[in-house]
Amino acid sequence: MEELPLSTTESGKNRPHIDYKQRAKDKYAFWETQPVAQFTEGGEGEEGPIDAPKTVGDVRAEPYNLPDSFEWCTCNLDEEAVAQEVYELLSNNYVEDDDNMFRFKYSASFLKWCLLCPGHQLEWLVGVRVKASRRLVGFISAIPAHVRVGEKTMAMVEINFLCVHKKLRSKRLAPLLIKEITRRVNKCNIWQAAYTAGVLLPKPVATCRYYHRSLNPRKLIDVGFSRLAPRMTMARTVKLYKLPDATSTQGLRECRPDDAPQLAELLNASLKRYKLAPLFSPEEVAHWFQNVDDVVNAFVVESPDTPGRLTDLVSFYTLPSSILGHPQHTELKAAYLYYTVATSVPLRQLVSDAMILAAARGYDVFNALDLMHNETFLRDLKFGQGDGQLHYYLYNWRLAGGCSMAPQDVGLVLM
Ligand code: MYA
Repeated sequence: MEELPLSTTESGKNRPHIDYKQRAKDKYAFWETQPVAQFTEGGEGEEGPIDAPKTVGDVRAEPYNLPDSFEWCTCNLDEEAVAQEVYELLSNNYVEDDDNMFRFKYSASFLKWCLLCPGHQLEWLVGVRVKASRRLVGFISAIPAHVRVGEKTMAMVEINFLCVHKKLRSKRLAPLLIKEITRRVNKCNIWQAAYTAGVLLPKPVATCRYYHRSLNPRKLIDVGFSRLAPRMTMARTVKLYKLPDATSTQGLRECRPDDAPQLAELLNASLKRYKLAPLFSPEEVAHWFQNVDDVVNAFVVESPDTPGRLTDLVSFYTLPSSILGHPQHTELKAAYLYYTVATSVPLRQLVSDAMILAAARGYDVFNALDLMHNETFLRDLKFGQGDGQLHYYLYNWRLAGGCSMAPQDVGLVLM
């Protein structure tokens, strides 16, 4: 997920509706060759795959050719040294905000949690190395997921962490990484993918926006993440964002591995409300909804009346950013709202409790997208609209009439 949600607009500006035709560049030399919805398409086309059906036997057997001095590798993140290499490549070269003030800094343990998930395939963690030095200079990942689009649930992959070293930009390595991971995924008889990006490509199925809730306003203002609103003093700003010391939801507790079967049912039932959403197995729920310090936190509500019955879920993951070139501060600690289910209390209350728990754990900011039912709490909980947009894409799947969906129809959160 890939636009750094820099907030320079705490108060939240109203943005005009995006005019894709105006914003898209004239030519997408690579993307125009791919089975993705194009900007030039009219309202024709049924919902479904874009490519003619293929079999695994039709898929090219050999890896794509790289320029001579480079070679493909598989990044086995189970090996500490390899996990460290991927971490370093991303820490130094991954997504920055438009003003190059912040850069995502996914931790090595986060990358392992994210990429070594149930059903992961090591050959889908694709690296490019310089032959001579063995230095890792490119990366892309795929993880398996069942994703429903409208009525249809498909075995897909989620693509993430596409990265090319800064010194090797604009040399068309990204299309090679994308083609190679497509080949490796197709070899496993999977033909669709979901991915998100801050950049506009042909053609988003949805466009979401980031919102930010200051937990440590003084630091956020110090480092230029947000600004002091007009007529506000620092003292008043700090007071405005002060949270209660304790959470308010009765029965809220950390999620445990043995919650997984019941939680999977609760979560899948709730995700039925959206047009684009994953379907989780109990094993996946046990993996994605854990409590691992500085990686992911998940809390459930166990009914005070019926012990053992789970009614709600709130979760967030940790994605710090490096603060580039600041004399004192080096890292911004951000929590990102992940999946939620609210049946016994308002969603607003669950998210408010999550913010309280995050503030107590030293996070500087709590981020959320305007997808699912999140718009019901953003204003009340003092979230400000950020500058970051996040486009959602599907590979080899067209929505009916080439249409896109509203953020509120999206029930999929990618890291
Ligand atoms: S999004 C995060 C992307 N990463 C970053 O933004 C990190 C910082 N930037 C970089 O590392 C490089 O700038 C990257 C491009 C690697 C992004 N998604 O090699 P190039 C197109 C897709 O000369 P570079 C994430 O991880 C661009 O329009 N395409 O450029 C999800 C142009 O194509 P076209 C992108 O700057 C990734 C071509 O690449 C992106 O050196 C989902 C230029 O290549 C982007 N974010 O490298 C990937 N940015 O000519 C798709 C630029 O057509 C998965 N481009 O305009 C598709 C599904 C695959 C599996 C299918 C299985 C069935």
